Amino acid sequence: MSNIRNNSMDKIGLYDWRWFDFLEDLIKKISIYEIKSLELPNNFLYKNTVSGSPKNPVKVSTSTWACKFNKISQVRAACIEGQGTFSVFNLLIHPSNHYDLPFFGADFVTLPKGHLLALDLQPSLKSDPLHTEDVWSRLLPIHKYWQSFFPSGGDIPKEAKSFFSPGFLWTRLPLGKESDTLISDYLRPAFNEYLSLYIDLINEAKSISNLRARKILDGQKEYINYRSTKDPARGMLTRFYGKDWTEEYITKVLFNF
Ligand code: DBV
Repeated sequence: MSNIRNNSMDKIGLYDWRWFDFLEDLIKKISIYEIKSLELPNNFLYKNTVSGSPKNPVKVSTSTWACKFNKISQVRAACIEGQGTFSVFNLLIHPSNHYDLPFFGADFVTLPKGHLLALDLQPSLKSDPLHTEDVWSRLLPIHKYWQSFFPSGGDIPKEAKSFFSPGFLWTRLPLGKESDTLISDYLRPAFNEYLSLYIDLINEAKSISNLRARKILDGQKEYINYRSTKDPARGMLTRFYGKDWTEEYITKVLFNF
């Protein structure tokens, strides 16, 4: 498989990556739009390293798939594969601030200690019913159905709570066959239903006044600033690729304006 990527929409080229079907589902669903690639420096399109110990080296590769289209400023997926030991699909869909749309966020993470799975439509303005009411009333039944198949993931950091919706699907699972089945038979359709709702919201969204667009922008900045400051992957990425690459990746590629 070729690992040379010149374009943010090229195939990600990760061998045996656990989340491949999820990314394919995403690309298929957004291909109804005129999707355009984003300019990303080559060392963020694909990067690999050898981690682990000298006795037990693990090759870790990271690809970033990204695009944009009319109402969406950026779709970006950080895709990490470390020979089955590490596997991450971190997706953020960042809407234009000229629409009253939430972010779409997914964080599917497999580590030696287990899986951590997070999925949500996250508000820019949590206390603004105009921004949340319609989304939440449609998301809650979907969340209620799918969350029932998964144990709760437990508490999330207190300061993070304001960035989540009540439709936050969140679980931690042990490694093993049973979890593999939960991921393919329940998480994947849940992901697809969240995405379908998001696409309906995009299709219905009408452009808003400049005054309101400023308000949305302020909320989006707060969200992005929070995610970039508190990125839980910072430690792992720094171990793999060093501080300079990681800081640039987090602040300029994953969470940028
Ligand atoms: N998380 C990111 C990015 C990642 C990433 C850009 C490139 O925002 C991976 C990769 N998340 C990642 C890793 C861990 C987590 C944890 C590697 C494990 C860290 C560790 O245990 O060492 C959801 N992700 C988490 C946690 C939460 C989320 C609540 C646990 C944090 C903790 O216990 O402190 N991330 C959070 C979230 C979204 C998200 C809700 C959006 C839906 O992307």
